[in-house]
Amino acid sequence: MSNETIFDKIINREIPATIVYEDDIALAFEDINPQAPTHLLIIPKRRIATSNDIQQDDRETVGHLFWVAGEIARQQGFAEEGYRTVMNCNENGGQTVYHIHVHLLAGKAFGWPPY
Ligand code: IU
Repeated sequence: MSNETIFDKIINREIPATIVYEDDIALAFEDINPQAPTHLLIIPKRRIATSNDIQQDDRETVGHLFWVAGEIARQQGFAEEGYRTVMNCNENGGQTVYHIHVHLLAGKAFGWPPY
């Protein structure tokens, strides 16, 4: 697994972030370079580098990230109109931070496919 990333510093409050949700397993905060009116990142507190590194024991944690996405969508009022969740993997997937994260994007209609 790769080394600690900037997301550990956000978890540990060593650098600031606008945190919108936290529990024992996950943290959600605003992306610093938003690609939609709402652009949040949902991360596990225990680092997993990429989606390739998700182990059987991580299934509950990873499922929890998507439950948090829905919970935030309900709380922030965009569950019904819809949103997009994305997890990028490695270079071709566009991953730049090697601590898995669900991008939660909302507030506009997204196109498909994602060229
Ligand atoms: P990616 O899927 O690994 O490319 O997503 C990383 C995201 O992390 C990207 O959208 C960045 O804007 C975001 N980000 C951040 O919110 N805060 C940071 O300090 C850094 C990256 I570095």
